[in-house]
Amino acid sequence: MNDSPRVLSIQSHVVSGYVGNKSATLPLQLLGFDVDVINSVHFSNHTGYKVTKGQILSNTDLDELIEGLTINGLDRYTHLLTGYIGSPLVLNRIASFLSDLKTKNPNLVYVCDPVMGDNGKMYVRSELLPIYKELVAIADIITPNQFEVELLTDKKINTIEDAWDAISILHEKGCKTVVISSTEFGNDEYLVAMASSHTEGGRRTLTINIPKLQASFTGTGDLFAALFLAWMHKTNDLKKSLENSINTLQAVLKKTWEYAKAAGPSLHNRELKLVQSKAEIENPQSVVVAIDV
Ligand code: ATP
Ligand code: PLP
Ligand code: PXL
Repeated sequence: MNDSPRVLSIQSHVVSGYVGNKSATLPLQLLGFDVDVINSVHFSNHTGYKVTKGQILSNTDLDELIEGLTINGLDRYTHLLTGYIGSPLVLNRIASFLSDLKTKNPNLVYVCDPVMGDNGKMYVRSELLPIYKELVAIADIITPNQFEVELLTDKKINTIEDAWDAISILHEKGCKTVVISSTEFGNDEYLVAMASSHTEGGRRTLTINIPKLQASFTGTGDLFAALFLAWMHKTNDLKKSLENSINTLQAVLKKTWEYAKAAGPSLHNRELKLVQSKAEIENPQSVVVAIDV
């Protein structure tokens, strides 16, 4: 029997709720991955709440964890997944660890969600940007939002053509697969996701119209990145991976929104109904379909 795929996931931990690793771990496990978890922060809850309390991983904390893994020979991974990292020193350390991991496994797949901001605003320190610019060039898959694509390419995106041009720039820098899981190019009813993969076989570009729920949720980008990593590994098919990931997200969000409408739409009631969606994670129903463009 082949060994299970093994992912190292470095992102937030929250005690209550589902963002970062709390959003990514269960889906990866259900889809057959061993998941090793490093928490970039250990917070009471996500930062949308009235207060957030907790600790931030320092670069020396990270060094100790890496040292332990390395000395014991536990640093053999098929995948590295990174999400929210607040500290430039920590991100730099991850960049050098990535090259060590790739030395141990040249086929390691790095999935980078370059979390820096949204809707025109950065919510991390600006020193992270140059480090992410280097990381996306060595990443296999990146899942930026539209604003993060603008930051990474130094180009304003006003039209969907601008977005495709920016994605081409990211491919030229070295990243094989780029997915923008939601863009502004939809309407009241749909969000539009865009995906592009550049391999020796050629380039494939897809869009997908996602029925919009009239509410906002947190942790969805993190869930998307984890699902997409898993489905790309299982299918090696951009279209199937995008569809499965989006179809699971639709099911999770519908369940979450039904609950929140009945219980009251507080932040706590809008935490993802992830545990309740085991079946939809394992077997996404084919509802929305991606289109080759
Ligand atoms: P990042 O984590 O890089 O910031 P992002 O901001 O693009 O990612 P989200 O906007 O959270 O990520 O979207 C991720 C996915 O979550 C979308 O592709 C979509 O499937 C789903 N999603 C999020 N919000 C909604 C919504 N209101 N209605 C329907 N689907 C949604
Ligand atoms: N604020 C901070 C500090 C974050 O880390 C994040 C996400 O990583 C957000 C806001 C936005 O979350 P979302 O992915 O739901 O847009
Ligand atoms: O990606 C969502 C997220 C991750 N980590 C932390 C957050 C949030 C969203 O608010 O606060 C710490």
